[in-house]
Amino acid sequence: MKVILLFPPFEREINDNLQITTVKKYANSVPVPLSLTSVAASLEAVGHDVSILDANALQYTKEQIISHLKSKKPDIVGLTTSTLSYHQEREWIGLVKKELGIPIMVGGKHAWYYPKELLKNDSIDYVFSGEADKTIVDFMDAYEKGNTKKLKNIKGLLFKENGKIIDNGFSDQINNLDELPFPAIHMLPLEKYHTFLTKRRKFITMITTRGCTSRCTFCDAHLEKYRFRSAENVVEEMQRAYDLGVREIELYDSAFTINKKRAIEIAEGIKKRKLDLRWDIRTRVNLVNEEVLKALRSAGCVRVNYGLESGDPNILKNMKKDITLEQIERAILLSKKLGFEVFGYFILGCPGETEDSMNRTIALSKKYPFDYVQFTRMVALPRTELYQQFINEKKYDYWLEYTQGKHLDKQIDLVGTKLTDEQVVNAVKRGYKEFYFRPKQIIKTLSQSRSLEETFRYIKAGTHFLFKK
Ligand code: B12
Ligand code: SF4
Repeated sequence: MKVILLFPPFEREINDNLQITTVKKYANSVPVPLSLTSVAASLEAVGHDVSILDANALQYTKEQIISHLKSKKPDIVGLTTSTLSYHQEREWIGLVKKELGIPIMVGGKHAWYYPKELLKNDSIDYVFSGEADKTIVDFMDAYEKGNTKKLKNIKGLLFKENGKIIDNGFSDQINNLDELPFPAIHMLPLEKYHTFLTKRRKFITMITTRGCTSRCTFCDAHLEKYRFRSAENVVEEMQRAYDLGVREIELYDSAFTINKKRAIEIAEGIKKRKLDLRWDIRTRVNLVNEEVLKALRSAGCVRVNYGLESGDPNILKNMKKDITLEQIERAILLSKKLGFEVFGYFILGCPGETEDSMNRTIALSKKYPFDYVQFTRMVALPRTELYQQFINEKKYDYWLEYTQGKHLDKQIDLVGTKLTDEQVVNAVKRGYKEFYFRPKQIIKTLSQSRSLEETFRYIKAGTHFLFKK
């Protein structure tokens, strides 16, 4: 079968936050469509004619996208969905259907949670709910043979038959991740990708685990059982990327050091193979120690991204973050001592949040030697404990209605706090200003820039940020 997986340009206008818009506008970050590379790899492994059209990276216009699709004549087109970006994906799906009139399949986190609602969209023919690495292979086989009986037995697939929804439920989780083919990054325009922190090209992102062992109330990662690929398998994927010219990698695992032994083995593998890679990880402050951090640093890991969320112990407790201010201090200082860049992520507008607690968070960001920080307004995402609290309080399913096309002009309300949206958004802005516009931080940021053009971009982003209403 001829399959095209489309990653359309995304603007992120609704439910966005100031930081992301500013970064996208001036640093022009181009992300890797990681989900689609997994689906493409599974299809390629069994011989389908599959390609990825990353129209975001290629900066294709609507006309170019449609003309590309028409000229390639695919049998089916696939797109990924995400709750916060579904309002845009919906438009792309509608456009592709109108222009090509061929079957459209969707997967991704939004499809996990609102599959039936998605199928009610006339332009969507097949929905994949849950991990699709195996489901997609079974589907394509049955679809190619026109075997409807088999289609009705594929777990994780939903589709319509004579207007009636056939719901085969959620897919089974894949236990042995090493069995899966490596993501099909060879189908991507690798020279295009970067974030505002990358220093080398080619650059990719990787994910080596699924699920999470923590229980944060605002996150859905722990709904999946925690599974990880073996160190050997991860290093082999890095080697493969290296052979394709990749020199920088961001590891997007929920918490890379949950299994410290594996993390150390990966670092040793990178050194053993002499892979000259610059890379970073995301993790939690209670999951690092000197041994693991030293091993990572010695293998080219340059930055640790910590999800800290709040500088107020009560807020941390409310969100079941399960970390203390002491652990935060210890991890930040240790990471800096070992030569890492440290990126701290904070959320404002959490349950129980007050002006005082937000001030404590902003103060914490300035207390320690962070290189970068991010402040985000809390958003209650589907299936999280926080969202359940939202439904209990507000008595309606916001995201379900959003999927039907409502609420497109406003963010989901905050939950569990008396603060207004305006107060939280102002605190987000204040956090950025107070952190980045300190003289020592300005000097640090500018001295880390690689070129005059980049320095100019930072200045422009700063000015935009300061004067944006
Ligand atoms: C990498 C990443 C990104 C990358 C790449 C996105 C991508 N879609 O490839 C970038 C930086 C672009 C990104 C952007 C955003 N992301 Co993001 N991202 C992730 C991250 C860290 C990893 C995703 C991943 O590759 N997982 C591994 C793959 C194998 O799993 P998967 O994505 O679920 O895909 C599997 C199935 O879902 C399915 N599938 C997925 N797509 C498709 C498509 C087809 C056709 C089929 C058949 C199957 C299928 O098959 C895959 C294999 O099993 C996740 C967190 C996480 N750990 O999952 C957040 C996550 C998916 N992102 C999230 C969000 C909110 C966003 C943004 C909306 C943020 C924003 N405000 O702009 C945007 C949306 C942009 C977009 N169009 O996707 C949320 C989604 C929550 C939700 N309910 O939707 C997550 C879960 C993080 C979180 N907990 O908040 N993201
Ligand atoms: S926020 Fe991070 S640590 Fe908490 S459950 Fe989600 S992925 Fe795990």
